[in-house]
Amino acid sequence: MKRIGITFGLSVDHKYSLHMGYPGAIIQLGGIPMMYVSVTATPTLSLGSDLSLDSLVKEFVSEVDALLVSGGWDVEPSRYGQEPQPELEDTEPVRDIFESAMIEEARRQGKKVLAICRGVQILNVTMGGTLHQDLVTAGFDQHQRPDREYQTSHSVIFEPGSVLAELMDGATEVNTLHHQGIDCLGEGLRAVAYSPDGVIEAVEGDGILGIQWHPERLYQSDPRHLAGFRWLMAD
Ligand SMILES: [Mn+2]
Repeated sequence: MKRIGITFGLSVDHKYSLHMGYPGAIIQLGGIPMMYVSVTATPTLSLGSDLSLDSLVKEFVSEVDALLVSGGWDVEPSRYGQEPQPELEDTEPVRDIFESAMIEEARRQGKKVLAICRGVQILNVTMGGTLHQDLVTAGFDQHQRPDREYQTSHSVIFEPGSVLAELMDGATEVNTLHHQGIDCLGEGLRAVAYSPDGVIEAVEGDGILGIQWHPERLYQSDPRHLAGFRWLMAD
């Protein structure tokens, strides 16, 4: 059975947040979900003096067969060399650092990475890319539709021949819950899907798949949205 490491972030009031669909998809496909908390995210979980982030992340990634980076709040703009704009929403700075380290270690160990929503944003930043801090002020449509969390809101146009297009088996309607989006692509990443207004909705790289929409909230009604999880679990 494949062990899939899943990262996640904060809710409010000292609680964590992870949509059930992420581990749910892994279980449905016969894998074992392993949740990895951003260890320095709260004072009570700060690293012991004899532990470094690097050594811990190395240990975490060696325990799993592949990594799933889940959704969450905005990425801290200083991670890609920008000042915050007024439209920036809540950020998770410690999670940014932790997930970048997890992604880099997964790449070092040759393990696949599936990144979803905020995940694809931190993935892009980790690979040296930048983000639109707020899609609407950057000139795009509203991509934040929490009222339609489990329903599709816009279509995506796939690049012909992309791995994801093949796996999606004709499904082109997606939900959209993101406030930010990819601006400049990180090194080694290529855009493989766009929304009609031109937002990058999926990326691929060597052992990397990034999806800007939320398949963990759609596969229950359309199993074709298990595509990314299937890719992650495949040999
Ligand atoms: Mn979208």
